[in-house]
Amino acid sequence: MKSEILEAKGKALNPLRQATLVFLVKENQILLAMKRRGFGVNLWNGVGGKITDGESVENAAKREANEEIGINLLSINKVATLNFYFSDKPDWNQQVVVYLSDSWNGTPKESEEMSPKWFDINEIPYDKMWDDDIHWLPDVLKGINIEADFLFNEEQKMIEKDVRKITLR
Ligand code: 6OG
Repeated sequence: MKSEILEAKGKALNPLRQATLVFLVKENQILLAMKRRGFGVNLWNGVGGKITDGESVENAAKREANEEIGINLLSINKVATLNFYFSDKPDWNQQVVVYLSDSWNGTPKESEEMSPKWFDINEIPYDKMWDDDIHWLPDVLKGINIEADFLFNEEQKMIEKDVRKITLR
């Protein structure tokens, strides 16, 4: 692993605080949502957020999808575990558990926090997303599972990455 990531890992809380991230997929489309406030504001992303005390990761993923875009997820499939380290803002360190879903009830709708929109899988706006996304989301959409570590600076720019493709047995 890269030295600076190792150093950040050494200084971080262990285990990292967890958060969820869910992408709805149908045919050749993916649902992204524009974050309207808070961490990652003005970036397209999946829907998700922090896990509350005592809650399972899956329940948090479903709750956040309901709160942010008003849908009920019927099934979710874990596809990636991403560890994010912020060298100068350890409070932002987090492990994001990523899911895809092709089964839900309801129609995605806007909330105070998120504005959802369907994108063609070949037209994902990576230039208006977190820097890390282009390094794992294309593989995830091809059915490859990912584990990765990313180091960000105080300007929320990615400065190091270590991305591993996981073979499921
Ligand atoms: P709140 O803390 O606002 O939820 N998240 C990230 N997603 C990507 N693609 N890249 C990152 O690189 C991320 N850091 C956090 C996890 C924040 C939401 O943003 C995700 C949550 O779904 C640094 O509740």
